[in-house]
Amino acid sequence: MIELFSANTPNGKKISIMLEEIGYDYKVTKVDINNEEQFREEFKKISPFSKIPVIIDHKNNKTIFESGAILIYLAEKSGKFYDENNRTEINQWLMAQMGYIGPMLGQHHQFHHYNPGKSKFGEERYFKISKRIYEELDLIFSKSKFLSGDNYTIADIATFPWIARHEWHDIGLKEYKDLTRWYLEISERNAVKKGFSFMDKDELPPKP
Ligand SMILES: N[C@@H](CCC(=O)N[C@@H](CS)C(=O)NCC(=O)O)C(=O)O
Repeated sequence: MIELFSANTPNGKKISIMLEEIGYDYKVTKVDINNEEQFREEFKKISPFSKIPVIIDHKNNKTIFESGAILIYLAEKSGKFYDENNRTEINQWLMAQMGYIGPMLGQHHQFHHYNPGKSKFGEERYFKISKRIYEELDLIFSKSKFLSGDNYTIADIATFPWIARHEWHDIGLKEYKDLTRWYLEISERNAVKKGFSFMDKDELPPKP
């Protein structure tokens, strides 16, 4: 059984979606990051940077932090969504999500959604970068069904919950037709719907 320490955020949802996709039995332990539970000594033992998500695989007592590393672990363990013959390709898209798409959209959330009016520079900078990410993804999906080719992989699973926050972005997802096609196709997967609602049973990926 896998224990998932998480909160209802895009990084948290990546792992519940993956666990649903591979059909593993899992239990969610909520970490209330708005009330600083991530800084508790017990949690810091499994998460050195005090961040969710973290998993414990109770079969072998392995603990893994960092959502990209968790996705790779679960993909290797299950043999799904991480084709051995395409790993270099999948890794580059996964790393682009981890190092660029997630952190930049995350800053956009901070300035545009949570703290509007506090920094004109921050709001403009991350709005512009986020819009660029939409444009770049739209172009990518005009040429490719999924991020690393014809198959849905852990790179798509990592990227999807970030685009699912499109209502916060105010960029207008539906104007990006190929990004929307990719988004809707993933939204309609049963495992995605289940994983998306892992903390709020009525939550569904919002329509473009
Ligand atoms: N690179 C990390 C980022 C994780 C992350 O930023 N988690 C946020 C929630 S989405 C968090 O735990 N924030 C609490 C804090 O930083 O105090 C990953 O992908 O796992």
